[in-house]
Amino acid sequence: MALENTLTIIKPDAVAANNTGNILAMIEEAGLRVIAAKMLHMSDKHTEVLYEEHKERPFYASLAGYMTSGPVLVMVLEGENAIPTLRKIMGATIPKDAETGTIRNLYAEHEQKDGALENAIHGSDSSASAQREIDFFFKTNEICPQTR
Ligand code: 3AN
Repeated sequence: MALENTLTIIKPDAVAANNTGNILAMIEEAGLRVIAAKMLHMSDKHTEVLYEEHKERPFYASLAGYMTSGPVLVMVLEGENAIPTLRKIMGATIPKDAETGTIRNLYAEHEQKDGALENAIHGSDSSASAQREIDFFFKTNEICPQTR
């Protein structure tokens, strides 16, 4: 087992619906620890960096509109196999396909709004993405690994 860090974002729909605490409870129940956190309202620049691989996709404009529509909670999580552990409890990208009991099954919008898939949570999909995303959102001195 490997101790890993991953980046998660509780997205604007979930923050607006007051589901931040419910989602955090699921993250902590899965054994992941919050080692950095900040609330922010993402800009177009944030969206471009986070979703650079989707820049040319037809849904990019609606994705950018969604991600900048309200504040988000961005966190670094630490834990054994944190990257796959988080992805498992998030559920599938398309909320109506997300397995029962996953975060997206419980807290995401099951119907698309203006072409956007409002799916409640982001989680890094690989260690390279996690490193890139953590470095983009946090300075080293904003990360507080657990010491007890
Ligand atoms: P995940 O968030 O599960 O890693 P990605 O990285 O493929 O999925 O997609 C990033 C974000 O882009 C999704 N969270 C979703 O908001 C949006 N998205 C992905 N695929 C579509 C799609 N087919 N139509 C609209 N939005 C999409």
